[in-house]
Amino acid sequence: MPAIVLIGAQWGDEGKGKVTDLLGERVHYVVRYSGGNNAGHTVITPDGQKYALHLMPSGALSPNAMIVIGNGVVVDPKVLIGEIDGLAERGVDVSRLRISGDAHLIMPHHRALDRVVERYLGSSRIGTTGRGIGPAYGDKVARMGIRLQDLLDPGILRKKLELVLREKNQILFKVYNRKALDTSAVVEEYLAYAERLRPYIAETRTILWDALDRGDTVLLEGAQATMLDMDHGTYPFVTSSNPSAGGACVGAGIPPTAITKVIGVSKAYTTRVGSGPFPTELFDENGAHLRKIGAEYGTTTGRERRCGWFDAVVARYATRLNGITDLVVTKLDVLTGMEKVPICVGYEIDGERVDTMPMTQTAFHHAKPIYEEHDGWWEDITKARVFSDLPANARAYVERIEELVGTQVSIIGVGPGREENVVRH
Ligand code: 2SA
Ligand code: GDP
Ligand code: MG
Repeated sequence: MPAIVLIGAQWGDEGKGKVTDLLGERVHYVVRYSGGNNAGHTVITPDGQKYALHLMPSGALSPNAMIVIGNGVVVDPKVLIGEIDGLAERGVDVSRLRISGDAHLIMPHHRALDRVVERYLGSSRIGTTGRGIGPAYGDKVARMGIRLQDLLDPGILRKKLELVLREKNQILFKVYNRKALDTSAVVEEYLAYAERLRPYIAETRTILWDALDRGDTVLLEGAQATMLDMDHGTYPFVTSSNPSAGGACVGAGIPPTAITKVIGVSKAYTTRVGSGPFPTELFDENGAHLRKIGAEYGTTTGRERRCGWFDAVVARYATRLNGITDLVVTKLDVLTGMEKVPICVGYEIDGERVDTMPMTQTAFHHAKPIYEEHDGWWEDITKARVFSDLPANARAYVERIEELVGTQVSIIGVGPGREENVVRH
């Protein structure tokens, strides 16, 4: 089974880190292909240790997997070095890391612009993580980006930075009333990072092609999610990359024909952090309950996540867009004790019923969920390991999701630990 893509099927934080870690023992490579340190992937190892990974692939906790940061990722070197050191201190072998020389760097001006633009947008703000992600991808597309490989050539680094800082300092920072950045200070700072990162920078495409030729299994670990995809999500309330399965080929440099499986990860309910439309969002005590029991706070920023019921329209959309072959439904345990568990099966938009994503964002903003109510369950399910261990109502809930989405649910999460799963296929 050469390449497997694992993606978030909702608005992020579905538990991709946990599922990647779970699969990590069975794969040879775990590759991040999009996003940057906006991501927060939580892994809890069997000895109860908790890790929050931002740039390092979640395969870092699987000792036999090589870990790769692909060309599609934007890298804040200071954050990455902090993560490398933090993991090494905890006994993780970080020598397995390889970073694409083509990955773009997040620079100080990206972080500054991310924050100031959000302030400028006021009530129209995106609710970004403030990590400089959007401006870094913006410079990449504008062909003004600085790449990891530029760290290895001080002359080029200075030349590129001079050009880009001239534009930022003389135009953008003036508009936004920011203090100009000093080129030499930034070059000095980044050359120090270069020394630390040099051993890891590599031509990762070739490494992955050779691995695929050997028949090794490569797991492409998505960050963020389908509905945050630049092209397919709720634009402009999206992240600035392509987290969906199509982005995996571009962001890792592997051919589409190598992909044999696409695993979609979805919560048994829905969360979203940041602004933007969210039809099934709950503003009542059920939403507060999901947030409390599900510990729904951002892994990177600590922000409260907005909570709502499971949305089968979104799940179907994600399934068709990504070609999901297997769905993992996480956090089913969080629904335990709720009297009724509704599933959104369609929307009412301006008086009409629809069961697919509408064409316009305006219509999606107007979408009112149409619910189907399911009876809840009270039994503790955290010890369930096979499907028959689950109470009948929990089984019926999962089976209905399968029916509505049109994909098999292969794994069901019943707790945050690596082994807290019902495995079906
Ligand atoms: P950005 O910073 O430019 O990527 O923000 C744009 C939108 O993308 C959302 N986004 C996320 N949504 C969910 N989880 C993310 N990672 C963290 C986590 C979030 C956190 O694991 O909890 O800690 O706040 C993530 N990263 C980006 C973001 O909220 C904007 O809506
Ligand atoms: P990611 O960004 O998709 O990797 O997800 P995050 O790590 O940001 O958020 C998912 C949260 O849910 C983490 O705190 C996980 O430990 C937790 N989690 C994952 N799966 C389960 C599950 O099945 N049950 C419970 N209760 N928590 C889970
Ligand atoms: Mg997360």
